[in-house]
Amino acid sequence: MVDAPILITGGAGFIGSHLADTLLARGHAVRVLDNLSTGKRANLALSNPRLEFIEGDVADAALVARVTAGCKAVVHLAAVASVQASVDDPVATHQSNLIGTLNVCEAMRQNGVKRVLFASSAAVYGQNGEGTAIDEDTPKAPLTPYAVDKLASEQYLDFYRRQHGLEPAVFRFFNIFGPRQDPSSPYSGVISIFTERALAGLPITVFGDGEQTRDFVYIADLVQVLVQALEAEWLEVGPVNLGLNRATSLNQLLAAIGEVLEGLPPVTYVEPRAGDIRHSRANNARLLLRYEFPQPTPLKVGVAKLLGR
Ligand code: NAD
Ligand code: UD2
Repeated sequence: MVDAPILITGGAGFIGSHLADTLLARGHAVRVLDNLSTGKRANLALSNPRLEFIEGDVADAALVARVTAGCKAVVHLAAVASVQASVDDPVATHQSNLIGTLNVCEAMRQNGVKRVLFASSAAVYGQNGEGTAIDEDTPKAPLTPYAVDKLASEQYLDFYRRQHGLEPAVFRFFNIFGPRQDPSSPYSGVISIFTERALAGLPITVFGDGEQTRDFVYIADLVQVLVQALEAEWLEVGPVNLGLNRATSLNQLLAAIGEVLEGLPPVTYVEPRAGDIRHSRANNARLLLRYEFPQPTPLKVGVAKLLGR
């Protein structure tokens, strides 16, 4: 008998496709629902008979109910991940970023599926906690439609936990990086932009003095936590920061890329971006308490893997 699949919404995207690969390698069956708005078929191991791909939208309630039937768990990653897109078109992105979550909750209730992982974001904290390690109780200050929808999604998931016995494991991702992250927009993850340009020998633009810091997490480190949250008997109630409590400045990042490639294209420093956060770093005590988290991948090692070195 074939094992019940794990449904990954947004499974053809950057994070989802890596999780799918790891789950398949661990013997799970995986079902992916993705509308291919930013995800790609090429990210998926489509020749694996334990992988099922359904092209469709999480905003389509009937479809979500159908694909959730018979699953043993759900990982809800589908979202318009671009904050700028949510600022430009809050109504359209809301369909994916909040209605999609609600559809997943309802579909799980209808089908008696309990465990769901949710990709929330450090964006829920806005500018709060800046300059300190941000813990989960830091007051929330969602500044964009993207962040509002992430926070509201967390709250809906908690409602379904209390009312209908869902088992949500909510993670607030900090800055995740690795292969398959799309560098094509100016608002794409900075590491994907810098590495793509460095490989092509194109000039790099730094917004500000390059001393702003981020808590960068390599994709493989994130995936090992998600796998545990799926396979664990227990459930952590409440959100968990997914960061390393490690601050890296953009200048340090550039130095790491330069070391791996033995050189860098020209780097220009321009005005900081309006509303840019100066320092963002996770207090990850809750993560370390609840999950096995061996040595995180050093930044330079992650960058080298991304650069194919
Ligand atoms: P991504 O854009 O590569 O992945 C999102 C996937 O969802 C894509 O494959 C896309 O096609 C799909 N999708 C979008 N809207 C959909 C819809 N309505 N129906 C079905 N599929 C849809 O981005 P990612 O970085 O892999 O992000 C995955 C999740 O993690 C997102 O929820 C994102 O908000 C969250 N997140 C990511 C980061 C990060 O640093 N990458 C940080 C915080 C939160
Ligand atoms: C991350 C999220 C964003 C939102 C925000 C909330 C990503 C890609 N972005 O933004 O969606 O959740 O956190 O806090 O996950 N930069 C440059 N040059 C470039 C591109 C970027 O200097 O070509 C700078 C940018 O101004 C910022 C830093 O690099 O200071 C990191 O930018 P980012 O977009 O990768 O991530 P962040 O943390 O600003």
